[in-house]
Amino acid sequence: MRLGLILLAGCGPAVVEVLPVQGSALGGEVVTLRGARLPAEPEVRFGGALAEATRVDRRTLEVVTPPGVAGVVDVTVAGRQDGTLEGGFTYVPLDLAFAEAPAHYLPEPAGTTTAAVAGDLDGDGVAEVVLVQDGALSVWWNSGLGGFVEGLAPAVDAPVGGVAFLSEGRLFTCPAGEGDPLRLTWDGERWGPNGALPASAPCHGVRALTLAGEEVLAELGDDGLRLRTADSGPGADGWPTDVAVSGGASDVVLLDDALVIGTLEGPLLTEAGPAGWREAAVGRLPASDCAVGAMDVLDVEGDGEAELAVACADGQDRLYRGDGQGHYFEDSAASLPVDAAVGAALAHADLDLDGLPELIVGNRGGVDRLYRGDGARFEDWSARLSLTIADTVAALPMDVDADGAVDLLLVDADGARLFVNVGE
Ligand SMILES: [Ca+2]
Ligand SMILES: [Ca+2]
Ligand SMILES: [Ca+2]
Ligand SMILES: [Ca+2]
Repeated sequence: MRLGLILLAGCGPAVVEVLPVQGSALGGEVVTLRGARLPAEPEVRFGGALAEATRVDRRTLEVVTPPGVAGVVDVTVAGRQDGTLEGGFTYVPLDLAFAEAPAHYLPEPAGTTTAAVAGDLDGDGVAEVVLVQDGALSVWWNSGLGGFVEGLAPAVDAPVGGVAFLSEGRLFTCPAGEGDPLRLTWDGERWGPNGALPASAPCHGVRALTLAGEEVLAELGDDGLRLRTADSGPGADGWPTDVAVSGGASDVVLLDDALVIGTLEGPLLTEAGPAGWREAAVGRLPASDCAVGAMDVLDVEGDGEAELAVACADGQDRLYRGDGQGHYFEDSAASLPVDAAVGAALAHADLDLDGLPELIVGNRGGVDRLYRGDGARFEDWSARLSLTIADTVAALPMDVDADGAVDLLLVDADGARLFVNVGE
């Protein structure tokens, strides 16, 4: 008997079962873990995620499930030798369900909105929204109550054409006409300019990208694209500049090692870096007759290979898949629902926590679309949002109420609508 006790004490904990065996990917549910030799201060993991756990007795723990992604996970109790129950718990995805927040959850529009971006200005992990309204900036802070309140906005000398978030919550703006680009920092109480930047030509938008390890700003102009690092002017430090695009650049994204520029004739794949830029080898991206409204890069299947989605301003939206060798082919007919509205904004987020992205298409003079991804293609689930015809400027997925489920802010020229994810 005495020997048996010593042997048992030398063994690690064991996990026999978790009840119930499944729960929401949101986490936060109390489950019972049964096992043996469970420690007084248990360290429990669901997959890689640490769970809050308290011991009821040596054979029973009460565990709060951590947030996860739909699928089966191992459940582990740490010990001298970990005790693991393989596939011990199954996370189930959320329903795609949304409730529109009342209008007073959002600030009144201060003018016609032409651009909106989301990012974390103060580093508290909750996103703010910065809008360009009649050439001025407007800042919406998360109210902590599931909505936004208008806050102190940086003053600008000249109308702003585009705004982007830099690292550490800094903002970059480029001018709509005559004027200087600005780099702006919120110090917790006031806005300060953070160094003068060399001027450039007027812009109607700007994107922050990481190119060859450097933070690069790509300004969208009526004559093409201009690149600058966050600290310098276009062309400084040997960086490429002024990629001329007939009809102007409407958007730009990074696709693996390539820069894709949105043009009136379709997405244009280029290879860019400190040594210069050049048009990509013929055939890497097929020619297209789509006037690009907006683009997005996402991984439809979760296989680690990037796909390119394009919202077209003059016809059916597009999806391009890669072959893993740097070439892309169009797969729109098999992958996307039919939608020929004027595409103006595009974003993706995993709204149902199944590990696969949903796609949100913002349309101008049309109804926006919500497409659910099933790992191969997208299905139209727009009916889950009470959408109306609008001039959508930006689709901004973000967790407004910090409950782990991504919500959706759709910003249009005259206001915004907030759809709170209420899926369970
Ligand atoms: Ca914040
Ligand atoms: Ca993929
Ligand atoms: Ca999903
Ligand atoms: Ca949420």
